[in-house]
Amino acid sequence: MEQNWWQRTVVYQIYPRSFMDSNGDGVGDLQGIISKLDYLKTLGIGAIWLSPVYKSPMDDNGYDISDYRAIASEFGTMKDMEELISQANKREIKIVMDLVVNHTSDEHHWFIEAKKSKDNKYRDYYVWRDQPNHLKSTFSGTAWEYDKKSQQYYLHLFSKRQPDLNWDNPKVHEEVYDMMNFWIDKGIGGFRMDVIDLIGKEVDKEITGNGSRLHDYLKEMNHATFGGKNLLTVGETWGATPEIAELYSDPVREEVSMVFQFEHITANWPGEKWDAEPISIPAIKEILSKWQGLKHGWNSLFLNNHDLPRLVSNFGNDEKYRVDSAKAFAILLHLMKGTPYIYQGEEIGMTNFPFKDVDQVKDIESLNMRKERLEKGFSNNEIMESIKKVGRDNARTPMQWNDKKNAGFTKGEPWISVNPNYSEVNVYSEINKTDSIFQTYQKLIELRKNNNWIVYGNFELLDTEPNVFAYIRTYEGETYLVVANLSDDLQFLSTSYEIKSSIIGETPQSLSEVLLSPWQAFSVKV
Ligand code: TEU
Ligand code: CA
Repeated sequence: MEQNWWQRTVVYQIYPRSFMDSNGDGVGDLQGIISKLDYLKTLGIGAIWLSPVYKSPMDDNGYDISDYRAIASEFGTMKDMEELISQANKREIKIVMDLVVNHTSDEHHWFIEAKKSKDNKYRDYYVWRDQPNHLKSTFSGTAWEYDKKSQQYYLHLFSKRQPDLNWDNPKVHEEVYDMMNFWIDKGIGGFRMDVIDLIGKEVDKEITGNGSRLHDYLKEMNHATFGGKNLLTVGETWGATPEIAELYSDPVREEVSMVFQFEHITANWPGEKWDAEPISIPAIKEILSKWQGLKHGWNSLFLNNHDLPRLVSNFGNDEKYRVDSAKAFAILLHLMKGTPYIYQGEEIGMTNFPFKDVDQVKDIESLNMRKERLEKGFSNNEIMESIKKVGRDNARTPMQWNDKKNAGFTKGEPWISVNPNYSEVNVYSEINKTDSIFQTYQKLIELRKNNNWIVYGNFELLDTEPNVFAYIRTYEGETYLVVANLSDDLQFLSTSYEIKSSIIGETPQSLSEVLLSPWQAFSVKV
């Protein structure tokens, strides 16, 4: 029962600014990506989610778009973009574009016009009020900015250079759908929809996520654009519960293919993410297992992205057990039900960056937080500790290709520092050794292509020691066991299953009494 291509594939996320620089200006670009397509083909992925490459003043590294139908000059031209799509398609890789339509840049011509006067025809493309309410910006402070000239406040749930579009205005819908069709006609493979759960916001009620019209809008968008075209659509939805995810992704509702849920990410964010505690393994087990239970919808599987700390630093052990913990999480996640996403560098076990100096910090979210917290009396040290743990720049340091200058990312000066561990952690050394993290990912991607139990099998969590994550997948009378020791210690595992064959990882002799080594992970047919 083959259903959709995106249920059998693995998606690779590229953050263009940090992937590969082709012309030595220190900034990654489209030709750089094209030059690495063969690498991605070797890895085996079937789609690239490309973080924004549109024209932008780059206040938020491209999530502030000033022209949806043009490419940022530092990344290349529309011709380069078309070449990327066709070169990728030749290698059976689809390009999934980032769709950022909760807001635009303040340099978008709609906003430039809107600011001119209250009766400008673009005024209602944005959200204007005479008085601000309590809504806060994700990037610190109030979400309202006063515009002196027209004497009203406009809403910005992110930076003040990212004014929110007014989805109460049907004209905004039309503009967005037109633009989406422009990209669909170029042969893209789908959309990743930035903070899509905010477009149904009810401003005067101070409701931002999951507003009452959200699902009507998505159905309308589906019908006006990608519906019936076999494209992958994934919504970024910080506030999704499994019940809400069913609404988004149940195919009969004709909304999107799947959403990114963040419960396993935010479980240890008390109030603000800057005060995050390390997440407990039992909590990860509980949350990820709960999400395996979607009935009619489809799930996405990820542990990091361009907004989050590196997988091995956040969930694993990025020192003594960097390699083993990276493999353990790969095996654990990729044999679950859902579409897996790999964030660039994850496949070689890249780690967080050892930030020391504020000059090394580039991200507007971290810089705004720093300003706010300094005013509140936090010490510079405390602030740098938070940034080291959860700052978004951890994920944005250049991709480490080899042990040469700047890790092979650029011949010039990189826009952000290269992680000093590049001489040890890099693509060249990963692909030239046996049993590497890269090869684990490669094998997992291949397994998904050829095994229905991974795509469709039923999921059941096993009762084990708290730091062991073990589950069973069953499909058409066959049973598979997946085990990962998510700790630095030996762990005991005892099951009544008998091993029929090994699928991946460090497989023990028998399953009756196993002493799992730190971060040992494997899958077997039983
Ligand atoms: O992220 C949404 C978002 O809420 C994040 O800003 C998040 O709260 C924070 O980064 C957690 O660390 C999306 C994009 O992925 C992000 O890169 C953009 O900055 C943001 O939207 C605005 O477009
Ligand atoms: Ca460049």
